[in-house]
Amino acid sequence: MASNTAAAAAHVVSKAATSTTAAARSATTFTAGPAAFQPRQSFNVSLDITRSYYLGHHHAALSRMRQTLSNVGLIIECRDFRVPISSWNPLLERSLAAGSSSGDRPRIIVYTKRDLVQLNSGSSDREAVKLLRDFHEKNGHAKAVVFLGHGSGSRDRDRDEQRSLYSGSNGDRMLLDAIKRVARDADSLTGLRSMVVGMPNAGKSTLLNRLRATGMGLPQAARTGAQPGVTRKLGTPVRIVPGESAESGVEGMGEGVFVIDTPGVFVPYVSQAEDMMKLALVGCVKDGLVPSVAVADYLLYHLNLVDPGLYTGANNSSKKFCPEPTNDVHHFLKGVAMRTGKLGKGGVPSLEAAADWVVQEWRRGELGRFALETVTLETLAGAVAASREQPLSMNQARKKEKEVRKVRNEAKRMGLTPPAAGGGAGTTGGTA
Ligand SMILES: Nc1nc2c(ncn2[C@@H]2O[C@H](COP(=O)(O)OP(=O)(O)O)[C@@H](O)[C@H]2O)c(=O)[nH]1
Ligand SMILES: [Mg+2]
Repeated sequence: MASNTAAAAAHVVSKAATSTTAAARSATTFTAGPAAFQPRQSFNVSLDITRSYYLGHHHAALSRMRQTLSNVGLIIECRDFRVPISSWNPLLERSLAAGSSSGDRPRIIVYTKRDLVQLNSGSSDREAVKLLRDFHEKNGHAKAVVFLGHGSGSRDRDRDEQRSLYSGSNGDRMLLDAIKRVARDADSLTGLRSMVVGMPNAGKSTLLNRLRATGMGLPQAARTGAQPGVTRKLGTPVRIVPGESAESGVEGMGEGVFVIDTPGVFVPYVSQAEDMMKLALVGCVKDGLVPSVAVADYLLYHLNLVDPGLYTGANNSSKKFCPEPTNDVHHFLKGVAMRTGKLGKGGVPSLEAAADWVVQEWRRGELGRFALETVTLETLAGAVAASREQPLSMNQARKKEKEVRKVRNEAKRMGLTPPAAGGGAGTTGGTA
């Protein structure tokens, strides 16, 4: 495929795709040979996809978090920079803000996995950083907004940018300084206790370990993992900043700063069906909850909007799974299976195994580094409006899911194609 300039630019810029404007969409039309390849302009989410994710023990964890709050002077909220809007959990935010005796509990917002969205001057990801920072600052959402990512795997990125925005130690230092400021303001003899919260798999435990390494020079204290649900219980407080008596001699810090790790908190009912696909693709829900071929199809949809060259071997990419761009996930996965040896009995390509592999490859940053949603003033305003909706109770959420299932089964019974999953009512909180 001969990529046009727009395609090459899109590869470098790693443009977020979901809410792309008409102009941006037309820029992702690829002319190759006689028939021009047209990427899908929207993704039809199957009604078969569950939109709730709630397990009994999760509720208990959320209650424990609420009980512990009276001792907590700072909330550190993690959001995944690949899904900066969908990984926002307004209900969690609300439940943790409540019950503070001294009014609003200080909060710091950390956008994690910055390294998985490429940097490029003037690109939409830098714009997103600025927009998010301005948005939170203007609305007084947090004492600080920090963007963090692993510093590795950045061979072909702008190293200065990387250093200033998300290099491990710099970003961690910025965050530590912000935490210390909150600790000094609190000026408590016993020091500051903070709680790191967020959606499953957002990088909470990793963040705690990084803060401990930077602040105390100590090895990891919390277990981390690529699947959600690794942290099942509230952790014991882990010290990340030494107390006054230690050599730092920092005043107003009491016994220092501690962080409590928590299990991820999910929304049991995802009101926008496509958000469920995004959350499944980034690994926020357990793999398998959404069928892996459907998740791979959602990835293919984004790859095509960003740059099909990412999997056709164009743009010097070593990933040559298909000779031409395609919107057919089975065709795509067959190509992946053949190239990676994901073959079953008799050499038949295993689509499931190929789907799992290709999704992991994207999560590792090996198949394009791009966000799944665009941050604009409009999308931010939409998120604020949605956050004001009355959240569903757990029972209401289950009822809603049942209704959707009923419509689907009815349509199937009548031999009709079920309507594509659309939006819905509000969300409610549960932990995963
Ligand atoms: N590339 C990248 N991976 C990260 C980052 N933070 C966490 N991870 C990975 O994301 C996965 C989930 O991390 P974990 O800390 O266990 O998430 P938690 O469930 O929120 O505690 C692990 O595989 C981490 O290595 C980051 O900033 N960049
Ligand atoms: Mg964890």
